[in-house]
Order: sequence, then C-alpha cells, then structure tokens
Amino acid sequence: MTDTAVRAGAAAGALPAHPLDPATAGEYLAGRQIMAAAGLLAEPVRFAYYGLEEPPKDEVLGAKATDRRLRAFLINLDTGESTDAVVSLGQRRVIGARRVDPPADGQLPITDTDFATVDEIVHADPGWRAAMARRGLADVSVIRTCPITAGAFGPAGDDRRRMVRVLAFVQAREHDLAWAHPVDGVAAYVDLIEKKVFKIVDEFELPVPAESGDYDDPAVRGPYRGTLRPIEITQPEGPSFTLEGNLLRWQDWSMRVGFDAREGLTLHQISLRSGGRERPVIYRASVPEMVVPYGDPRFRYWQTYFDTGEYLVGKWANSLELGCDCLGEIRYLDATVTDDSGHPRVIPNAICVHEEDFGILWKHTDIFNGSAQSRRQRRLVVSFFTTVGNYDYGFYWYFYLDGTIECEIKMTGVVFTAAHPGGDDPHSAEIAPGLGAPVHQHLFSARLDMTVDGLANAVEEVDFTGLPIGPDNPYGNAIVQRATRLTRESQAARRADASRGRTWRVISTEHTNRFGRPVGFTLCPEAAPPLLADPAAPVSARAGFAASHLWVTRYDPAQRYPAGDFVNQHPGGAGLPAFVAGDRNLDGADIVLWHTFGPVHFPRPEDWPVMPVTRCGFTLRPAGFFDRNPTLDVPPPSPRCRHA
Ligand SMILES: [Cu+2]
Repeated sequence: MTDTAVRAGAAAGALPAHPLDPATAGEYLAGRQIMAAAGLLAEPVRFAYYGLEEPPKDEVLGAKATDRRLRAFLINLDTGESTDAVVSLGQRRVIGARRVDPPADGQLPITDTDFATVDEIVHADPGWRAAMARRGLADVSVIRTCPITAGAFGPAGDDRRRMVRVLAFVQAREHDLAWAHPVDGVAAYVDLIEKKVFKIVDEFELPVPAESGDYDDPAVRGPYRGTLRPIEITQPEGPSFTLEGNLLRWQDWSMRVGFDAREGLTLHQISLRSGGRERPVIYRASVPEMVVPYGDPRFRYWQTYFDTGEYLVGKWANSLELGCDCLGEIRYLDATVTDDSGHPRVIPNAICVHEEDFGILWKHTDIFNGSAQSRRQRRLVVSFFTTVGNYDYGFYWYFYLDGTIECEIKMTGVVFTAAHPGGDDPHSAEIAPGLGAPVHQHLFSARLDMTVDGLANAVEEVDFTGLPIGPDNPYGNAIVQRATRLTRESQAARRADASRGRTWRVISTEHTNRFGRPVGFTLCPEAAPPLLADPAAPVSARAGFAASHLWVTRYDPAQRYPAGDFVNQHPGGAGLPAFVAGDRNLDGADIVLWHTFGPVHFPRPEDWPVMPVTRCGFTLRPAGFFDRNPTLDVPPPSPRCRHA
C-alpha cells in the first residue's frame, strides 16, 4: 500500500453523517474484506470500479436508509470473468453478485493495470517493432503507446475479446510533447486477457510530424509576456458559505456534495429556502456520461471514447492548487477513490468550493424618480477537473443569487492528433506542419433528478413562434409561447431548436405561485448538433442517448447511466433508449431529466499545442418558482452605491 492508502486506512471507523455522503476509506476496506471472505477477490481479480451504491430515493427521503452499500465491478485479469457485486456493510455480506457476460453485456471499464500492461505488451511485440522499424523508428524506447477503447463493430469484428487498440507517438526528449509526433497508419490491437498483440493494422505511412509541441519550452512559447499585473481576490471576512461535512449552504441554497470514481462530482438534495420553507429543486445532479466520437471514416474509424463509462472520469480527478487552479477564498474537499486492488486512494483537494463576484445582478436608473440602483451578482462554484488521456475537463456547477443553476464544462488539454496528408482534408484540420487533428464531437449527458417543490413533476416543451397575418393579427407582429406537455417517455426524446428558442420547463403538479400557475424551473439548452454519426453507425447504437438533447424518464434507482452500466465494448441499445422502451407515464410523476450537450470540434490552429478553454453547458432558471425577483433583499455592495 502507498502512504496515502495507509493514511486513508487509518481513518477507517469514521461513520458518514448522511446516507448520501461518499464512501469513506474505512468503508472501502470493510467492503473489500467482506468480498474477500466471500471468495470474490482471488488472485488476479481487480476492481474496475468501486463506489457507493446509493440508497433509493424513498429510503433517503423517508429517513429509512440505514444500510451502507458498495458496488464493485470485479474482473479476473487472466480469465476475463467479470462480476457486478454489491456488498452490504450493515449486514456484512455480499448481497448481489451478477456475472457480466461479454460481448452482449459489454466489458468492464479499463483498469490501471490494463494501461500498464498494454505498454509492455506492445513494446515487446515483434510485429509492432517491425512496423516501427519500417518507419525508421528502430529505438522503440522513445515511443509512447496510447491504448484506446475498442468500440464494438459486430460479430465479424473482434468483439469477443476484451481489447484495446493502440496508437503510437514519439517522445524523443523527456519534456517533449508526444502528441506532436504521431506515428500514423499503424495500430496494434491488444487482447487484454491473452495479454498479446493479436493484430497489427499497418495501412499507410506518413512522415512523423517534426515540429515541437512542448508549450513549456521557451523555444516554442517565446519569453513570458511581462505586462500582466497581479489580480488578487480577497474576502477579508471569509466566504459567505458554510461547509459542515458534505453539507454546503450558501445564501438560500443548500446541497450535499458527493464524489464518485465514475461520475466525478455529484450534487444531492439541492434546495432553495424561500418563504420560510426549504424547497427542493433537484434530488441529484451529475454528468454521468460523455462520449467523444471522432469523424474520420478511414484508418481510425473506431476512435470513440466514452470517458465516463469506459475510463471513469472521477478517478482521474486532479489535486487542485490554490493560487494556480483556484484564486481567492477556496475551500477544498478531498475525494476518496480506490486503486485496482480496492485499496483507498485519497485525491487531496479534488473538489473546489468558492464564491465569485459575477458582475451586475440588476441595475436601473429611473428617469422619473431619479433612483439609480445596482446590485452585484454572485455565484457559488462547486467544481473539479479531470485528465483523461490527452484531454482535460473541468466540471463546474454554479448557483446564483437569483435561483439560476448553471452547469459548465471547460474543455482544455491537447487535441488528439494524427499525421496530416496535406491539402484540404474533410475529416481533419492541419494544426502544425504535417500534423492533423481529426474532427470530433464532445457529447455530455447530464442527469437531473428533478424535485421541483416535491416529487410530483411534469415537463413542458416551450417554443416561441410568430403568427401569420389574419383577422386577429392584422399586422403580423403576434408572438406566442406554445407549451406542449410531454406526458410519456416515448414523446419526450426531443431535440433543441434554436429557431424557436426551445426550452423545457419542469413544473410541479402540486404547487402553484401567486398567479395560480405551477411553479417551475426551465432547462435552457445551447442547441449544438446532437450525434452526427449515421443512425445506422455502430456508435449511434452505443451512444443512443446522444441522438436527442432531452430525455425524460420516470425515476428508477437502477437507471443511472445514459449509455448503460457497462459501456466498454457494449454492442449498443443500453441506457436511455432501453429506459424509455416501457413508455412510462411522466405526468405528475417522479421524473429524471437527461440532457445531451457539447460542441462539434473541428480543431483550429489556435487549439495547438494546448487548447485555450472552450466551454459548453446549460442553465436551469426558475420559471414562476418565485412570485417576483427574489433578490430585492440583496444589499447594495457599498453605501456609496445607493443613490436617491
Ligand atoms: Cu475536442
């Protein structure tokens, strides 16, 4: 065990204060002991995932959730035998152990051990070494291997194998950026159980691009600019939020902060205090899947990452540094995940909580009474950053004084590269001489378990439309808002439509505002294209969720992942398309909103060698949740600002 694991183990015994608190180091160790005693951990069995099995909602809300349970995906590295196990810490026994049978069930996520062994296997393979030697790369010690999840391409493919496809990059110097030097046209297909290269695909040769991408090298970046003067953010009286354990309160907001090795940050029981009551808004919010399908139909047609379901974004979370990653009065939370052997690993400072000034909240200079008033907006920020291979993703949740919730993903890091054939290439951009970056999409799926003023909710699609000239609209200027109730799951797989300003409003079917209308929250999408792959493409079956911007399902505690539980090499059809097959009623029910968002990325020269952050996301805005602007009680930022 590492020092961190020992320290984490020593912290065992501390019982979580709340049923939704993340699993502790002590709990992981206790669960591991129970599984070992049940014979589930015989060598060489490893953990492909290990996390809290949250109690069902009714147990939490009814204060009946007394047991703590953990879920583990276990894989025997020699046989591939895969098990989805659930252990009860209260009963001290394994209460579920289901076999996962590939290819129909998919494969368990890639493990840390897989990453390490693939590099050795490929470097030792004579066929791969020969392919490198043919390209003038006789010294394979300078070659970095990049294992990529294989996808699923039907019975004729290699789908029975647990496998990865491996691309190569040259890193001649210690600080060189290997992504700048792809060795294109050759891929090693590795069987992770047989632990061998079973196929070398060697299709074409293009020169390895030579220009350095080492953005930390003064010869590449030039001297640092000397014109930036310091910005310091200080809150002399401390921040306005409080953290008691995982319970976060700020102004009228309260929520519980969670973290999972697969999903990363999870937020629970988000509520707003108004009129002297605690009003629930979202029971659970997270981004439980993202897929990055590449759009190059040639050699790398299989390149598609499900970063969350295949690689587990949470376990790759960064430790954040004050003054570098975060400025000002920051409070951090550590995250506890586990290594492949199920031993706890603490990621210090994984979650960042802070408060930001966000410009003007509201402002008015009245031409009649002379009053000139302005108020400053603030937001509470809860975030984490993760590195998955070449890309880095920041997951940010913002809570504003006026009741708005925003989810923002910051995409940065290094684009995935290939050799560029020169000239115009429809599927790849030339970003440095001879260096290409294939077009791709980043499609995230947010799961929003809504509880707008309670469990009884419904969803309306709201469009704006102009009306034609007619007897009631003689000058043709009429605009109407059309709300269509989405009452069944079959009806609720929807696409955004910017030309109609389309939004989706979640309303309570039990509570109304002072106008007698249902209280609600509106999901405002960004309306980027959904999955662009052909509907008959293998990736369209595997990423079925990404064909629609919106899905609404009836709450089912087993339905957590938009592309299904076992995404790696899954043939498709799991997740949202399967969840809605029963066409359940949504009207006045306990419902979950699922929202697909994210950009098409045709890389620019400016994205190289490291990308400035690009953002995507969505907002949830109160819509008749309050009876009027809920921020009239926000004081002016200083007495100087109160005019007349
Ligand atoms: Cu991208």
